[in-house]
Amino acid sequence: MIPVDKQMQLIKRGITNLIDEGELRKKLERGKPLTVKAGFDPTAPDLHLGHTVLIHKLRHFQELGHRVVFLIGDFTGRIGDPSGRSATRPPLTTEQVIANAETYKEQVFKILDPEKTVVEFNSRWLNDFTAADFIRLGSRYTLARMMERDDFAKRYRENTPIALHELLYPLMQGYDSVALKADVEMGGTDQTFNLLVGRTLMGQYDLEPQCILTVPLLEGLDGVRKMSKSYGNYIGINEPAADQFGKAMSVSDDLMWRYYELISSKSLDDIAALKKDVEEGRLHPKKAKEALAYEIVARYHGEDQAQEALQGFNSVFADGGIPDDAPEFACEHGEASKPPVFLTDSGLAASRGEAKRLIKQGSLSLDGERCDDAETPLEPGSYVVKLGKKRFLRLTVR
Ligand code: TYR
Repeated sequence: MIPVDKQMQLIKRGITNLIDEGELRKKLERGKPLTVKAGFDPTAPDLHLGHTVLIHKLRHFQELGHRVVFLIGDFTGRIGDPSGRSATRPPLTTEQVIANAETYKEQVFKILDPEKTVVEFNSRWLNDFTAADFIRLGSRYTLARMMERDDFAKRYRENTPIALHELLYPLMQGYDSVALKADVEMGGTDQTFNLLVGRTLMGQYDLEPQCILTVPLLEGLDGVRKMSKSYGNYIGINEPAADQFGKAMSVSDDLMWRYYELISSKSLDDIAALKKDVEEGRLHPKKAKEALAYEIVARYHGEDQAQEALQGFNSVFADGGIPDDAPEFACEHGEASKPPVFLTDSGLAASRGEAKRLIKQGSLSLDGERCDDAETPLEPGSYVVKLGKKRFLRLTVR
């Protein structure tokens, strides 16, 4: 077993909160593999890098020899997690749940080692839950504690309905930890309440309470808001290689280090060495960014495509990449996201006529790929736009 201090260093890499550090040390000191749980409701099959922060953290535990349980909330998914919600979620159908769960599995095994991952479905124990079991579970928690939760409190105050089954959600998530005898449960910061319920319930069922560990929400490509599909500032796991590469190259130098910390497989020592090389002028920041973009693309598409994306990108941005001071511009999807329109509205081109002419000549590229279509509006997302040899723009289509 790896020394506890060394383990703690990797476990704490990039996290937001750990309850409780002393307890976790004690668990580790026993020298036995811990059961580490992270659950996913199969609601959103279209994952982006923001979702992978948690999966990378699971990977860390796997590297340290612990037992990782990737729990698919096929039962809880039928209720829908009320975390952060201002209204009741529409329930998922069984077919949706099964299809989404498959997508999840396919995507997480690009990061996790399938040999070392236990995939569980919480319907395995929750399907058999009887009415009597529910009464017993419900007796372990109070309404007052439940209403301490911000989103419930707010909805109650504002007279927005809270359906009773929503109160069951945290209890069932907590019961999963009982069923799995979890030593550690992880989640995004929005999961704190649910994770704490699990911790309390385990005590009620005479088990050693789980430690809880939360990971931050990854900043999107703009470096300001959280990565999210609705902000268009994301890198999707299933996006084409060239797009992933171009988007990764568009992040600022600061944000690059944040991505390294949270979603790279490089060790902290290697990252520190890389950073030092950049700071002391031995390595151009663009090279460090290239290595990050390469790693991301290789993970989801393989080395060959990563190599191709790198070459493609460099053939377009041969003269030094995207300048840090490239202007930013945002527009709505539709008429405004047609190339000649955003090129002129952003001031990159002097007129629609000029824009159209340049597009025709093949002088427009998006994320390193030539674009000669002047008619089709760009889909929501973020793009690095290059016009001619020297004109750059970071474009967000909403
Ligand atoms: N509530 C978690 C989410 O929405 C998913 C989850 C489900 C986690 C069941 C744990 C669990 O036991 O992301």
